Amino acid sequence: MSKEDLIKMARRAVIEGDEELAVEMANKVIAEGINPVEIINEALSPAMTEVGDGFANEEISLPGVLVAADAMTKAIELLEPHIPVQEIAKKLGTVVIGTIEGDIHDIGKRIVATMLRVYGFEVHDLGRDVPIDVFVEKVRELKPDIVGTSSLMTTTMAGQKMLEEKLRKAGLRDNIKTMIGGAATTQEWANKIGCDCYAEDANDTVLKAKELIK
Ligand code: B12
Repeated sequence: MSKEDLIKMARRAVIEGDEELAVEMANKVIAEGINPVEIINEALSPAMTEVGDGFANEEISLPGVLVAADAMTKAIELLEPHIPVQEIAKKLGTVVIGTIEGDIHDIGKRIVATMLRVYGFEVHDLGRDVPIDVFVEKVRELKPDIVGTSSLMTTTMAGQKMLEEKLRKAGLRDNIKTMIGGAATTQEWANKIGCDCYAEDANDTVLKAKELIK
């Protein structure tokens, strides 16, 4: 099967929320030796964004979003171990990442964590709905170069501000860089809360993370 056919299949799996098709597609991508990053960037991520837009326009129902998210998650789970890791002599840096307290959206954050790993960062993914204090504890414990938080909802963005404040209070802020992302966030929000960097997608995250640790 050609890469173009697999891209169409991956898109269809997410848009139709077809988990079986997602598994079939992922196995074919692995068997054909295609770099999964291309499928994630060219098919899975844009398809999920399309589902999101459909939901916003009331063309797709919440159950429709749920099945799309399941198909996407399954495909990434299967593809992730087959992503070729960059050959680098030395790890670039350590990143602690998670979705902020109160927010269970984790598809984008997982993609970001995967890409950072692929490009040579050591990534500690704390998961989703992560209490602010847990981020602070992990910074104290792991002394990462970067802390990244994802927020998809206007109601959870405030947690990113709180994290900046708590890191400052704990005397930990000066030694690290902070990054934010997720659909609710913007560069303006990063500036407003004193966060070092906003990134739009996984590729942008890798580029900016490399800049931050220079
Ligand atoms: C999928 C989805 C779900 C799934 C989540 C499944 C999962 N495991 O993640 C389900 C169905 C469970 C869900 C539930 C809910 N959802 Co929802 N969901 C979405 C949807 C449609 C797509 C999100 C997504 O996965 N996009 C695809 C990925 C690839 O993109 P991404 O997340 O933006 O990530 C990219 C970048 O943002 C960036 N990035 C992401 N994280 C990070 C982190 C860092 C550090 C950096 C640097 C970059 C970065 O890189 C990523 C990769 O390119 C969005 C719509 C939208 N437009 O975003 C609504 C949306 C986020 N959901 C919404 C809502 C309201 C909810 C619910 C409250 C619904 C309900 N009534 O129950 C619940 C949330 C409960 C909770 N407490 O969190 C609203 C939020 C509105 C708002 N502004 O506050 C949205 C915007 C839909 C809408 N238009 O109303 N949802």
